[in-house]
Amino acid sequence: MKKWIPAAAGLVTGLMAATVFFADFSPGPTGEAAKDTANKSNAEKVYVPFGEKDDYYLFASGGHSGQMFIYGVPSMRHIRTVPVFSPDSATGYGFDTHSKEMMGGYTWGDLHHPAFSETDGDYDGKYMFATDVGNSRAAAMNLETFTVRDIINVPNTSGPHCAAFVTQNTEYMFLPTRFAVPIGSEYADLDDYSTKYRGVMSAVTFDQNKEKLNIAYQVALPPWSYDLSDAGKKMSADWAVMTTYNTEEATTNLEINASQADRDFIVLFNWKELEKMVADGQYDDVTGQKMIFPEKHKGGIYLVPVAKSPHGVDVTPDGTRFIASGKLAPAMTVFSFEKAFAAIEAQDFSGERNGIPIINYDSIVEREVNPENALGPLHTQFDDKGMAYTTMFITSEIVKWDPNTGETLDRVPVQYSPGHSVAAEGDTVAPDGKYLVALNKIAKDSYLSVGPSHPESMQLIDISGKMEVIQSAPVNPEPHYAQMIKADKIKTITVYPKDEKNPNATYEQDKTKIVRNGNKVDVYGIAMRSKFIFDSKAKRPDTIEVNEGDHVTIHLTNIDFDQDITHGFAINGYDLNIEVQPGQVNTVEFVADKAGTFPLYCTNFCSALHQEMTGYFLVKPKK
Ligand code: CUK
Ligand code: CUA
Repeated sequence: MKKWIPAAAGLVTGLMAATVFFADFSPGPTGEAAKDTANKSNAEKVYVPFGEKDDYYLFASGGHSGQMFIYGVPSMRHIRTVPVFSPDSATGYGFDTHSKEMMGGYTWGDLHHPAFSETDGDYDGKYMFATDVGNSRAAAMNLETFTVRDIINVPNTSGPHCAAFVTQNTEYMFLPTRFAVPIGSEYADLDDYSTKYRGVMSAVTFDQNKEKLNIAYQVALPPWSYDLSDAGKKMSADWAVMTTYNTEEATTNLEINASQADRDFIVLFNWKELEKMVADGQYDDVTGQKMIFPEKHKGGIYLVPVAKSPHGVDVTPDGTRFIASGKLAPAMTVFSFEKAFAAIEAQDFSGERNGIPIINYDSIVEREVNPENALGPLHTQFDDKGMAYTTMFITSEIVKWDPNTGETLDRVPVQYSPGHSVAAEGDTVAPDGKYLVALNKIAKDSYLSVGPSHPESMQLIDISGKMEVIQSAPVNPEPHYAQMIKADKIKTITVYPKDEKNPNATYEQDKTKIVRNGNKVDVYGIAMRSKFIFDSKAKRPDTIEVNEGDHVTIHLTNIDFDQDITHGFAINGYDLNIEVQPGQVNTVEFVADKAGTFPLYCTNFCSALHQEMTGYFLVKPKK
């Protein structure tokens, strides 16, 4: 492998040149000048002058941090961390009533695959979905506010790693399980694995008006591990695919035992047909879910044999093919949807497993692609010309190849061991080309050392000509996957609109009040520059006084309808902190179980008198 020169070295000299360059050429890299980047130095290609914005948003999954990291491309600047499955004191997430309820009592999550909502196969910029492998949940994030609006627990599915991938018009996202468990997660002897365990897939819908996720139905697949999935597009829009491993049904030492068979399977299913089966009552009621048992409720699901333990499976932008990556077999296998449909029509099957027909491999495979000396293919992305880019985990590189011919077109080393990569608008029917970001698992010598544990690394690759790594950015664990969307598709709001119907909202100072009902205390307060008002008529409007053991609910309305004036609310020693963004109404609930005197204060710097934005929380001891 070629010796890698750290991007930072080139950047220092490059930046000096860039300053001069952009002084002469407006409007800079986000405007017209960006079109002709071929001769610019790498530093110039990624330099976004202060005051100008990046061309793309990059949403990188935060893995076992449970969060989502938002970056700008091409600068690769980290803009924001949005908490999804883990609490976050910086934003009060997991402390206020709504987010705490959504968390369902969990304190961490393992976020793998983010997915944008789609309209006609294109990112529509409205929502972002993600799943939690650690505690089996799914979440929906609103992109006007970059806040999570709903989280559901997915029963019968343990670790929905294989998701979230949405269908062309966000009809569904499919959440197949990584770990097979008995239905309802009941106790069952592992000797009964093949008969009592199942690999359940959930079909989840999202109601945009109510901002609610819902499980439409589930499918009790064989007790295998389901790894990655992708939804069909255009001609294959009614279909979805997912890879499997451990079709050996091993229950211990999977490293060896789940890699015995030469072939595992891709599950190919028609969700329109499954939807119809459910409408026709072709399911069993199990643990409150509509469960399809393929051995009993026939149709709509097929198996495609594929080289052992595949990892990624990706549908081409035109929807005509799906490509499986080998992991243990150094090849990408290209399958034709058209041929698969014909084989299903002709019942061209070579057998069945658990009542699911196995499609004849030879009838639908187009080619096995094996670039010279490339090892460990994991995931494939596409550019605007339909060319494929596959990450090679073992040989640390991206290989560009032509799905029509199998020909290798280009390769570039990355540092090191990429898992996924993400292309600009890469999962849509019309990727942009231009940029690809390699999400590397190992960073080793790339950044200043912070001890034995290194950050992960994201590397920006210019794919407009010969592939070239042009920027490198450290990232917290662990970007399993990411989504890159054109910046102008996302329309954020700057303040929350007034919600007069909200019974918890208080927009006028003289409407603030503290209401006692037995041992229940409700505070309807205001946060504004630079004070809290909990009861404007009280001797000290910024003090809340309760009795030990009271159940306290504090509703706070931020009446600063001004961009970027966010207030925080914390009570010293009470382990709580919430945020109220401009115009927002937020609630925090707790039991005043500690008697004493506790200062309360605004945690978010909001004005020159932010330090004065304090008060007292007094808790009278029980006699
Ligand atoms: S996975 Cu393939 S490298 Cu998508 Cu969770 Cu991490
Ligand atoms: Cu309000 Cu600081």
